[in-house]
Amino acid sequence: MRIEKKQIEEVNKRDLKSHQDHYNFLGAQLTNQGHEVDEVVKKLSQFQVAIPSWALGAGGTRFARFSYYGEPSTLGQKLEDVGVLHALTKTAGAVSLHIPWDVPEDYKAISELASSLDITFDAVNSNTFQDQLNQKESYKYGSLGDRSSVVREQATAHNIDVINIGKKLGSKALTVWLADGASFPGQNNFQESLGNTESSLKKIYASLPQDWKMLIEYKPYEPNFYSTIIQDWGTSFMLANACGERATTLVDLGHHLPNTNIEQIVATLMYKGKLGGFHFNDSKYGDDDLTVGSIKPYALFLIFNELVYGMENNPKNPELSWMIDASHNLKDPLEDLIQSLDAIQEAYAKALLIDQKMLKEAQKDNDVTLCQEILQRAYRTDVRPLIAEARLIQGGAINPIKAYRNLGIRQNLINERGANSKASGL
Ligand code: PSV
Ligand code: MN
Ligand code: MN
Repeated sequence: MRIEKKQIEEVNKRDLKSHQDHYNFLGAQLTNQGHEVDEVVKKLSQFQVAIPSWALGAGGTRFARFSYYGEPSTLGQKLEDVGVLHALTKTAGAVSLHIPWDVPEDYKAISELASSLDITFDAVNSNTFQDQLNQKESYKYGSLGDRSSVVREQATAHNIDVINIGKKLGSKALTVWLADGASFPGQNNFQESLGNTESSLKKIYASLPQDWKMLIEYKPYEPNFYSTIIQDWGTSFMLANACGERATTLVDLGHHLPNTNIEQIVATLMYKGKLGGFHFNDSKYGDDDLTVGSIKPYALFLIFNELVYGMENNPKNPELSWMIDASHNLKDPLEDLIQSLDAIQEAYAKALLIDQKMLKEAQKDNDVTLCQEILQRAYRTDVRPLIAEARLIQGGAINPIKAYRNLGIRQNLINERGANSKASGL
């Protein structure tokens, strides 16, 4: 399944006039306010977010997974799905593989397919939170932080394997998320577990190519419900520092206790040049992995405000690896991902409209009311014409969900793959 440029142009025709009217109107207003509209649109069109290979099938809960019709069952089909997202949105130009769920059988063929779809390979993710078939040691009680050195060695070797797989695809980062922790008090010795984790991560870091980053993800709880070894940004930051310069912290929006000030965490990490990657999703209660922007869009905007500020003012912070880490229980996964991509672009566009100079002045004057006004003026701007323009100039769809439906993509996928095809790896 591949969408041709012509098909998108055809669908766009119906919305072109109305888009141009909206874009011209907004463009004139923003120019009057002193914004460089072309610059904003250019930044939006350059912003690319990786789609994780596991998000293309329907997700599930601890209770059930209901497949979606026409799910991709091979890595090739997953790439084709990312190709569909990228063709429509022009902002999904990368894929993030989870190993061993998505190990390529034929590297050459997979690389060629990806480049024909204009997709690059972003961070590769290791998996030591599940046991795999024929695996010698079990991760039931831990992996990189386990008390058994044999388990730790197996988990370390797996991460090095993942780096080697990524090297063949042109990836430049390894993401490590550990489920390691304890479900009951007394189960583990905290200091010993942390020490074991630190020395395993250092061994992995020693195998990291010079032009790679290591991304250390944190999460407060789940699947362990009493303690998690890498529970928060501080622990991740400390471990990253212990490993070396190219080890960084990864922020997953769902990995915080309720009401945590995530934007401040972002600022702190960027101040130290240690924010390496980002997993986008949204949540109401915990690691809900809901569609980006579906619950707390203002919080997302405030986070983007810090990201934009950090990208402009903290040159020592590495380039970030952006990825969507959401799961879709009910919706068509591709529609859900389009909505997530859109929400990310929206928050980014609004953050780009914050008048940083005026904000600095208002802060200097301790004019708290004006500070809030400046942020909210940007937030309340309907930036959708800017995002549509960024897509349009690159050959994408003015309205990707509408185009997806008008082109009957899901039906085509079902015709090609069969209604009961199931996503592999889940
Ligand atoms: C863990 O909750 C996580 O956010 C990690 O990024 C995993 O790799 C991903 O979800 C997929 O299970
Ligand atoms: Mn994540
Ligand atoms: Mn998660």
